[in-house]
Amino acid sequence: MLYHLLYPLHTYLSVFNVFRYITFRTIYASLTAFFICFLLGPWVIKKFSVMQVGQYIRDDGPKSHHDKAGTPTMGGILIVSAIVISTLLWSDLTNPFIWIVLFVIIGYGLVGFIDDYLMQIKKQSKGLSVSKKLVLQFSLALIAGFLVYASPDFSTHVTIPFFKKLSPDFGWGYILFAAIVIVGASNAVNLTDGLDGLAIGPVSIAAATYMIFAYVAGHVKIAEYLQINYVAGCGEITIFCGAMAGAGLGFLWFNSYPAQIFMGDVGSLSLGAVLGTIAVVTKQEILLALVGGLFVIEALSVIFQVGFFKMTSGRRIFKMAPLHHHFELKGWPEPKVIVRFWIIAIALALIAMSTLKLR
Ligand code: 57M
Repeated sequence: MLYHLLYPLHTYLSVFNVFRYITFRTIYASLTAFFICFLLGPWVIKKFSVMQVGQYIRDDGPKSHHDKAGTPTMGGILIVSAIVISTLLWSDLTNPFIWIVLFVIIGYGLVGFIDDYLMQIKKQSKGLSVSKKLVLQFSLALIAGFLVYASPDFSTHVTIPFFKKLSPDFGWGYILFAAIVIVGASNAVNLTDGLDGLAIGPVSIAAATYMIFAYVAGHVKIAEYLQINYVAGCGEITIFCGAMAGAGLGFLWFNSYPAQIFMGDVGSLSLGAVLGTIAVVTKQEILLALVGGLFVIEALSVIFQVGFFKMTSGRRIFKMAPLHHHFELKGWPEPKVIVRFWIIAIALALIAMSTLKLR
């Protein structure tokens, strides 16, 4: 909105020209989202404590988690609101990709909200059933996939990292492919969200990484120079990514160990899904497995653990899945697991960025 209100004033005062630039608007979108989370955080924590939106802790988990009972949850409401408000303020609202990412973050936010509401407020221990959650997740993802597919000039070729010449055309199948990326990312981030700051740190790192990819893919000259797919209009997604990274850091202030608030499913499902959508829109779909490699490792640890558990009637590969619980049970202090996982996330993001040149 600020873009639409202030940029036209450049005809009277040239200083307003600055609102034209994606870089300028991204910086301010990040700061706006950061300060919304940072300034409203204490109020939200107090409000949710009074409303008793406190986390229920499973008694079969690591013992150190028992002290976390009652920590306010559903902080994702604050993260999603900060991202949405900041995006509405700083982006070009005539851009269809902006509305697609807003649709996904709000849609998945609502699914997560219902799940959290049933668990934390209605005190139904299981929340939404797995099948209902998956149907809702896939329905939203298929709509998003279709909207991307239907965008003018959007290519259905999939980018394979490190191989510039390999780019298979999925045609109609691209819609299903996009949906799988979105649902997979949503659930992988959800599984990772089990230690203080463990999910929001790498989510912010991934958003910052895609901020660069969105800018590059949306800039005709840079995209041509780096020989990557040019996606007309995807430059505006840089602003959304900036808002996401800023909101993530603002939330991390309170979610860092020892956490004063958790994000809940309203945060983890929506942030994961929107990362998947950003990967699709920027045409760096497969690269998400590297940018969000930590989420992939966590999800794979669950798949292998459950598979092995079933095949061997009760034997385990890890002490407990997802992987962060394994290290906790090995005796690593929680902050050590968290910071080491962040280090892995940063290293993977850097490797992902090297694909801009290494192809
Ligand atoms: C949710 N959520 C946390 C919080 C957060 C298939 C199976 C592996 C699924 C998995 C699962 O349910 N994962 C998804 C993980 C929970 O956090 C809440 O949930 C939101 C995210 N959805 O925002 O509201 C707990 O995580 C801790 N936490 C923090 N700090 C944070 O910033 O410490 C969360 C955020 C919180 C808090 O303790 O209560 C969760 O773990 O429940 N299930 C599991 O992860 C379970 N694993 C399991 O059963 N493994 C078995 C299987 C696969 C064979 C095994 O390995 O033997 C574990 N989860 C828990 N206890 N809590 C097992 C034991």
